[in-house]
Amino acid sequence: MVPTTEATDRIELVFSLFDADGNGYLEPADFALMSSRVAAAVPAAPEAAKDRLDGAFRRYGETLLTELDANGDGRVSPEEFLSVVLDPQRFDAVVDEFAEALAAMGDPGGVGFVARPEFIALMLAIGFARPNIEALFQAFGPDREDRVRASTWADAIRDYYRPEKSGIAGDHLVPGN
Ligand SMILES: [Ca+2]
Ligand SMILES: [Ca+2]
Repeated sequence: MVPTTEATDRIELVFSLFDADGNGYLEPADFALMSSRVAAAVPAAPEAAKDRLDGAFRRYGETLLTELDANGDGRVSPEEFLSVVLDPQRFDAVVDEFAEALAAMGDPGGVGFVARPEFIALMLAIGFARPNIEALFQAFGPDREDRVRASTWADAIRDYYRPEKSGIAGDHLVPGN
C-alpha cells in the first residue's frame, strides 16, 4: 500500500513530537517524558486515568521498538518509523488503547465529552501547535457547551494513523494544512 502524502506528513509530525527529548530517535525515555507531561496537563484527571495513559504510552513505545527497530540499536530512527504506515495493523491494538486512554484523560468526569480547555491542554502537552489544535477541535463540531464527544476524538486518533486516509480531521494538525 502506498500511503497518502497526508498520511506521511502525519507520521513525520508524530515522530518529531514523540521524540520528546529531541535527540532524533524514539526511545523508551521519550515515552516516559511524554507521559508525565501529558498527565500533568489535566491535574483533575483521576489517578486511574493517568495510570492508564502511562501504560498506553509505555506499550506504544515498547511496540514501536519491537516492530520497527530494524537495525537493532535499541532506538527507532525517522526512517524506521516511516515503515509504521506500511503495515499499520501491527499497531492497531496499541493505537487503539492510546486513543481511548488519551480521550479518557480529556474527560475527567467520565461523562463522554471532552471540553475545549482539557483538549487544548492535552494536545499542547503532546506538542501540537495551538492554531492546529483549535482547527481540529472546530472540525469535530463542538456542541453548545463547547465540548466534543470523547469517542469522536478517539476515532480521529485511530484515523490519524491510517495510511490510506487523506482529508481527515487529523490533517488539521499538520502545519500548513
Ligand atoms: Ca528521543
Ligand atoms: Ca533502530
